[in-house]
Amino acid sequence: MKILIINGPNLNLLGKREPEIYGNRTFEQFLAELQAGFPQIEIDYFQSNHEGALIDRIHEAGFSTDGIILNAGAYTHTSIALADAIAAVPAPVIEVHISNVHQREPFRHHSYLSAKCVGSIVGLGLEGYRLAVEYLESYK
Ligand code: CA2
Repeated sequence: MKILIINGPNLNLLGKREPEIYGNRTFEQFLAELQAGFPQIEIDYFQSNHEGALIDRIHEAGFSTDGIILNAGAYTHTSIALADAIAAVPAPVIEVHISNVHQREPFRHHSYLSAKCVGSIVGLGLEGYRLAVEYLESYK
């Protein structure tokens, strides 16, 4: 089984800035632990700060992997193009947000992506990605 995790803009700064909101681990550190915890699953990772690059990767992986875990960062709240990309591919997409967006500014309360995703996990920190892998492992 193959799963792709996609992180959007500014998530390359995880563990380096704003630890009170996003924690103090880099995604690379977390990813190594996640991969070790699921040796039976190939877990790939892609991060980009560019909307078009995220869309291209969804198009590619959406036809060749068993699932996508997507934290689109702030594009979540702005991008109809990303929503269209999710809707255009057969792979199930799980939306993840590290912070509880509903406890933050009102502009973070709406996601253009949620309606196109199988489900959303918000506010559980990096644990949300692990829960999404577990869910996809049993997804039919
Ligand atoms: O909570 C999440 O995962 C978000 O997707 C993170 C986005 C934010 O725009 C969304 O509303 C919610 C921001 C990512 C910024 O990541 C940083 C990480 C460390 C330091 C600075 C920014």
